Amino acid sequence: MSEMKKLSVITALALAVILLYSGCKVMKRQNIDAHSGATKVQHDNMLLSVMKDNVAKGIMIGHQDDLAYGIGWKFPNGKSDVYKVLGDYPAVFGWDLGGIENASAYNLDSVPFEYMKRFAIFVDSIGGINTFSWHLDNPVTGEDSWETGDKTVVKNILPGGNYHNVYKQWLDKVAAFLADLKDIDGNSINVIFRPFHEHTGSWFWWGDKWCTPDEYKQLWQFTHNYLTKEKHLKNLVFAYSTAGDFNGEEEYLTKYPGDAYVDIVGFDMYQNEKESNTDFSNQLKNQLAVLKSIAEKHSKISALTEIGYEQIPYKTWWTEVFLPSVQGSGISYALFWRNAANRPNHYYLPYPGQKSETDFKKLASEPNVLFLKKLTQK
Ligand code: BMA
Repeated sequence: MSEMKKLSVITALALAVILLYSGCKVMKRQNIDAHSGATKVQHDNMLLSVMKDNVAKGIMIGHQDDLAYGIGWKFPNGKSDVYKVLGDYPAVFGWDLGGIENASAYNLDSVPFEYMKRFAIFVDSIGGINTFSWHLDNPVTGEDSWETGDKTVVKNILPGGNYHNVYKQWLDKVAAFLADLKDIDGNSINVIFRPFHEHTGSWFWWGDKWCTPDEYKQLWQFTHNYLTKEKHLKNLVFAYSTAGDFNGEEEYLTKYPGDAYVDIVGFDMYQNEKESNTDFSNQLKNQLAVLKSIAEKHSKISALTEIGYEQIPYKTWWTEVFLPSVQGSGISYALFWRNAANRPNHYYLPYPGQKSETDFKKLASEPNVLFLKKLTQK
C-alpha cells in the first residue's frame, strides 16, 4: 500500500473512533459546562476546564511525536512505542511546528505536517490532548533555532523591526495550520501552544542572553495578540515554559509576559548521566515546589512541559525517581521527549525490550498516573 493509501485507511479508522467518541464528548462538555464558571480563564477555552478537572484525577503522561515514529519504525509502518509497551496511548501528545515557517512539508524531525494534522485530529477524537512547540528558524540568518550570538534578532522581529513582516508571515503559516485543526463536527480542536520555550537558557536565539526581559515579553504578547486577535484563533491555550535551572520564583518570572497572556506555567528538565538519581530528584522536587507556588498565586495550571532521561539507564527510574519526584506537585502533565527513529540512543520512553519497560508498566498502573484509558474512563 502506498503511504497515502495507508494514511487514508488510518484516517477512516480514526473517523470511526471519532463517531463513537463524539457522543461521549458531548456528555463531557455538558458536565463541564454545568460548573465551568470558576474554571474559565481569560478566554472561553474548554481545554483549560478539562485540564483543571483532570488535575484532580492525577498526572497525565505525554510523549513527543508518539504516533509519528519510534524505535525501529516510522509511520505508517509501526505504531506508538507507548502503545506497544502498555496497550494504551499517552494522554498528552507533543508535536513541533519547526519548519512550518518555511512552508516546508516536513518539520525539523521529518514529520510531514499533513500527517501531524491528522494525528492531532485523531488524538482529539480519542480524548487526548495535543501540545505544540515551535523550534522556529532564526529569522535573520535563516539558520535553525540554535543559531545564537546576536542580540538583535528578537528586537528585529518586533513591531518596527526590519524582520517584523517576515515574522508575521511565519505566524500566518502557524495560524493557518492551527486553524485547520477541526473535529468531525467542524469544531476547532483546542490545543496547547508553547512557543519560545527554555528561554532562561541561551541555546536558542530567543534565549536569555539574546534579548532583554522587555523584548521577550513584547515578543510573547505580540505573538499572542496576533494569533488570537488578528487571526481570531480561539483554540489556543498558551504554555510559558522556562528551562529547569531557574533560581526561585522571581527568576522564573523575569520574562513572564503577564497573566493575561499565559494559561499554563511549566519548565523543561532532563536528567543527565552526571547527576545521581537523588540529586536529580531533589532538584526536580525543589523546582516543582517553586512552580506550584507560582501556579497558585497566578491561578494557572502547571506542567512539566518537557522531561526525561535519555535512554532511561535505570531499570526502576519510573517508580523510584520520576514518580516520587512529581507526586503531590499539582502538575497537570509531564511530557516525555521523543523516541527518535533516526538517532540511535535518543529516546525517553521505553520500547518493547528496553530495560525499564517493566517498571514503566508499574508506573502506568498507579491510580493517579494517567495514560489515555484512565484519562477518558467515565
Ligand atoms: C531536541 C532533539 C533534536 C530535535 C529537537 C526538536 O531535543 O530531540 O533531535 O530536533 O529536540 O524536536
